[in-house]
Amino acid sequence: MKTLKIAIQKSGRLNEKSVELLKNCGLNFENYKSSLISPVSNFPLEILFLRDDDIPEYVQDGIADLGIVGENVIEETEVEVAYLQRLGFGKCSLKIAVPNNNDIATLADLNGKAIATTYPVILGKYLKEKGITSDIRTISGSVEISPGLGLSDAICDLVSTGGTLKSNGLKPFADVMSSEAVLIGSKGSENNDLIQELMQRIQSVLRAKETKYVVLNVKRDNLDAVIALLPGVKSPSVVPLAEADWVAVHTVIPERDFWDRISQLKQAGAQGIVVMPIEKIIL
Ligand code: PRT
Ligand code: ZN
Repeated sequence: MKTLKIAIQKSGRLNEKSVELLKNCGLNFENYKSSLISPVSNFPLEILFLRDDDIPEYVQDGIADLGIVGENVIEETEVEVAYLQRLGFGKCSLKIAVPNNNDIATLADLNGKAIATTYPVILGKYLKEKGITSDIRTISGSVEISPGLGLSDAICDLVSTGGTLKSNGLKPFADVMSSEAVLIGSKGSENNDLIQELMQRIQSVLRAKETKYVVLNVKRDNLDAVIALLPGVKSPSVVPLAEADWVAVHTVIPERDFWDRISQLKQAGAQGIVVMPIEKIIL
């Protein structure tokens, strides 16, 4: 069977999480900072370590079958690729930001203003859609300092915590796009058996990340009330305890409503609640 190639970022914000995801899928490979390509010893796959900007085109051109990259980079490079899976890390949004004290109050106020960005394609489309004509100044980095230097009236850049904007006297003004890391493939690649197998592994790791394994003790009298609060994979397992009127309940709970559920479970009579991470959930 043909060996697949997956392109991931060589170094930067997505590298560590991409490597971690692939390792959690049970793939064995060396992550040498110096190498550009690393074979996987237990799956017909090679990992290519690239600059993130090159990943969409490598995948579009079929040099790599798969890639892990931010949606912002895909949109900016305007490639034809298949979006296979959102990966839940590298979350950020592309925003227009303006200096704290300025006279830009509405989008229309951006007409005729200079906006510095490393995302001219995405910004251009956004402004066109809104009917705004600004002077887009494409620069290659340190966008946030350009208004202070008098090079632009506003910027359009990625924001995660907002700390960079704040420390440069800027405030978010408009949301252009939100982004996260995604798995992409060349068009039609979803039909490849090996890619399907890899995607199933990735999905089982992602599902496990979103859920916790919970074990709790409850008096039989309160069992129905506790079970009513548990959205398990199927129905929860109920195991008798040495003390006759007590049972242990085993189940999984979605991470997002974890704290709410825990307090509701306690109110319903649950005790000795143990919460554990899950490695994989295979459906
Ligand atoms: O070397 P290479 O070209 O591969 O990497 P790079 O330097 O181009 O990209 P890198 O590693 O900085 O980012 C890779 C991807 O991470 C991006 O394409 C996004 O999809 C995603 N990502 C998530 C971010 C951020 N969050 C982020 N905060 N990319 C960049 N930033 C920058 C932003 O540009 C700004 O300078 O962080 C600063 C703002 O952060 P906050 O936390 O202060 O708001
Ligand atoms: Zn880059």
